Amino acid sequence: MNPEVQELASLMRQLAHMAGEILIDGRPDAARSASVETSTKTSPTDIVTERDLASEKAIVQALAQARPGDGIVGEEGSNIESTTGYTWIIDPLDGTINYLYGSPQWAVSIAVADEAGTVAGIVYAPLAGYEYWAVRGEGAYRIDRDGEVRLPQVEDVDLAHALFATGFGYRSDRRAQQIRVMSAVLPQIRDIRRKGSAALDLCMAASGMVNGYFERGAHPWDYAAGALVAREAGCVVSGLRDNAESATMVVCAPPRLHAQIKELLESLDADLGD
Ligand code: LIP
Repeated sequence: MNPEVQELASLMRQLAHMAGEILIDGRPDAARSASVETSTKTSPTDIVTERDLASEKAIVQALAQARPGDGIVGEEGSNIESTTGYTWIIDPLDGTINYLYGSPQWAVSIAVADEAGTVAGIVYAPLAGYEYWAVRGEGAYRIDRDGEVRLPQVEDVDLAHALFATGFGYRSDRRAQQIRVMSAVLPQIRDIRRKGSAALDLCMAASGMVNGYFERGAHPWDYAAGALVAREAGCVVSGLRDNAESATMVVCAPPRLHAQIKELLESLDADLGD
């Protein structure tokens, strides 16, 4: 790994751990009558907590010190143009609803990209007890209570035996369209899992906890880091109709399964409409 990339990866992990502590310290817990202030974004159910904001603020301040001139794109509004060729893509809390409800299925997702794409990425789920990270061309890794392992290349399966993670939008018109697609997909696959964090969904696909993931409406900060982890573990990540992954559609699976689910989603116009 070249020294600059090594430094970026090391900083990325420090930032994720710092943000994870902020989120752990301020997390809501009904049993301990701990709560957090919230506000809404695109719909009454699209929540942002004061912890999302505190996490992003801390990451941005640390980056300004450590990497002046790097660009930053953050879910909660940070948007700084790069003058160095590197841009940080930050979801300070992915799985906000899970966090709000006291579930451990949330993560800090941080990626750093150059003009060729994501160079390094980390998905850190401190309460769930695992961390996924990857560097382009250097493999994907999981750290949990048993230590650190390099993820083996994912196994390919046929559509009928595939377990998919997916997600749904916050707007009711978008959900109606997604349920129409899901009603056609579900009878043709093993089952779905709806975890509530795109970043963790992609890492589940990378580690074989699901066979694949697809979602319409995930943003670059949701998927940038997890997509690199998945690619480095042998998954294909794309959009539909020869497009790259985007908020229009993200599809992630081993090569043969990716081709099958992509064809099915294209036949259902899953990337069109609301
Ligand atoms: C979440 C995404 C997830 C999606 C949720 C939500 P957030 O991001 O990671 O894939 O299905 O609706 O958008 O809002 O928790 O950062």
